[in-house]
Amino acid sequence: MESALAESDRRSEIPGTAAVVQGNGGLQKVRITSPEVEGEMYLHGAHITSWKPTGREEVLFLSSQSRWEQGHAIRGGIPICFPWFGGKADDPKAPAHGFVRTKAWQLETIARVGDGVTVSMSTESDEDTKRWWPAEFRLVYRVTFASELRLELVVTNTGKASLRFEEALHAYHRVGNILKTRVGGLCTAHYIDKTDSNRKKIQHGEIAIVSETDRVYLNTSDAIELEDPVLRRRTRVTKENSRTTVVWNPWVQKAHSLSDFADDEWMQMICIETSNVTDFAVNLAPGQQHKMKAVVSVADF
Ligand code: TA6
Repeated sequence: MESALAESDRRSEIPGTAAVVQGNGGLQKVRITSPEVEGEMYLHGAHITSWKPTGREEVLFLSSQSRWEQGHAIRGGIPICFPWFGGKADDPKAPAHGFVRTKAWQLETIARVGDGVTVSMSTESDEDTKRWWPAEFRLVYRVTFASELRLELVVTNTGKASLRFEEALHAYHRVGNILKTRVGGLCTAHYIDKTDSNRKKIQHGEIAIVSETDRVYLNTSDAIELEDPVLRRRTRVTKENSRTTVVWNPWVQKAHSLSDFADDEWMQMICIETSNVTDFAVNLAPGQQHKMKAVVSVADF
């Protein structure tokens, strides 16, 4: 159970629009309710768990079996992977996808900005992070809940040595039926197939999910389009300063092996992850900053 609501968090609230409340498992979350949009973001991992532009159904998938506790990542929404993606190459004991998705972040500010509400959260290196990764860093994550969802992850090297990191906004998109869903925007892109011994392949045409899919698309910058004829919507993801896109669906067996994921939920989600991973990890000199951005928008299909 997280501590009582900090006075500083209470001061950040915007009456009638943004409140800091206790969420699942007693974890604190920022709840956004405005004429344009509804949304939720936990301080645990700076984890967005809901984005619902007015007049639209929920855009993000959240597992009914997710755990809501310290030390565990929330299953669904948008986890942040940093400073490594997947397993840590030189330490099999290290937590998958790094340590910031299970960290308690600081709420910096909540502000009304144009047609939206921007929530800023931060975290930085400490004794815990240095157990896994010696670098000194500061992360600031700005999220604007509006008719679009605007994401900005800013990494600053606050140390005296250069650092190299991977990052991903591991977004779980909710779909009506994965078998009828198509992903466009990656045609002809090269990718690493993590379900086939990391073989390098080339994407031909749109992506259709017909089996477990776990791919890292390389050197990508184009917009991604997720077409969902069942929910009659097209979700578009544009990005900046991101050179890779990960596409994931666990399919039947992997879904069954995940304790925080219901057996049939693989049909209702697909992950499309704005990222910089593998050979496209980011190098940052002391004092330097890197800003990765993504914008998610939804239109009728
Ligand atoms: O992004 C795809 C992936 O790296 C898959 O390999 C799969 O493991 C997924 O992430 C979920 O990882 P998690 O650690 O959250 O179970």
